[in-house]
Amino acid sequence: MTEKNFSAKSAADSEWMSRALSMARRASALATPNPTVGCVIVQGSRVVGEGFHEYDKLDHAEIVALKEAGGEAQGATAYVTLEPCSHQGRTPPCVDVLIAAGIRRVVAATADPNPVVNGNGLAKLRSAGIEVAVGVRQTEARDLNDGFARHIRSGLPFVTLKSAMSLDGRIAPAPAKVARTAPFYITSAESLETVQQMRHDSDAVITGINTALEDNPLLTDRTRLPRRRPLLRVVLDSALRLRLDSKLVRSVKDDVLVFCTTPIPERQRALEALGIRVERIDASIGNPRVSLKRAIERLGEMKMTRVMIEAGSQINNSAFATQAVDKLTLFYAPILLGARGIPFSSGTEQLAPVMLRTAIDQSGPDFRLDAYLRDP
Ligand code: AOF
Ligand code: ZN
Repeated sequence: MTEKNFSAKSAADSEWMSRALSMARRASALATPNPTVGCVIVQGSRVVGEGFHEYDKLDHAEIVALKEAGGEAQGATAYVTLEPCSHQGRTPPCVDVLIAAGIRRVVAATADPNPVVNGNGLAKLRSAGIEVAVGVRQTEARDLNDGFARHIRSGLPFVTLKSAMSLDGRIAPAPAKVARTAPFYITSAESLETVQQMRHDSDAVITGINTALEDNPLLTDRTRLPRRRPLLRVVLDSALRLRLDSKLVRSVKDDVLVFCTTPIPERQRALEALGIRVERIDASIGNPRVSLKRAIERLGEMKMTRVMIEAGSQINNSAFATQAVDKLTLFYAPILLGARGIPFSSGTEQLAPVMLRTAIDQSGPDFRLDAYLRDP
């Protein structure tokens, strides 16, 4: 093959994979705790089948796409955002179905981090004489499944800390004399919309009791996109101070979990009577506050693969101090809130998190920083 042909082929591969990634994104909140996977089957330059995996519908992405393609899968190329599986799970191995359908070439964006599959799917396809390419748009595909990868390897969720602040690093103005009835929004509508999408892409969101009392937030996913289980709203509230008339409590639909450390039976009963789940967990070492590390472990046990922290100075500080943060997404609005504003972190120690990969983008009038501190 000439070099020119090769680059034409890789440009086409990249385009088709981009389409498969769009399919995969449609599975956000529908595939969890499984990976979000999209598949596009191409015959010549025509799409003959495409689809994505939804946990409750069982079929993996390849099977959805193959069913649509029918006989036209013969001799076609399958673009898959994740290595096809080689194991018997709730469904038979996708590699066997791809082979039986007569697929000639498989292009995968990345290997399956599931130790049961990890490379075995690709090997099985190759030994059946199928041409296999891997690594097309790999970074995008991996980022899409950071939660799945972390959870399948360790049982823990992938943790993104999100915050919105002023240019001078203040997350709120000076404390209000009268408690606010709603959050004080620092950033633009564009940024708030991005946060909604981030919530949609998460299984749980963690906040602290101070934010719950000060801001009275809802913390819901208001994208109106479908999800198979509600976004779990988690409050770290060691002494059960959450107000019964807060928006969080008033909007509960079996989706609010309070972690406490101190047993206060009458408070617990009052919250539970309104439908709030209350769990007692370990305190931090040396203080009565809920251990963030333990809370994150508990969410992993509940099959939460992607967790977002949307909290205030204290939790932000302990998230960094205990190295709980895997990824940072920070929005900076072009304002200054001044020295009396609430700082991003209450810590007094100097910390220098290592950033593996960073990106800075414009978000309306704000700018946005994404930084990976740890791979899944
Ligand atoms: C694929 N295509 O669309 C997905 C794959 O719970 P099960 O039986 O559906 O199996 C889930 C495992 O299969 C999951 O851990 C991952 O390794 C793989 N997911 N594989 O070929 C898909 N969703
Ligand atoms: Zn499969």
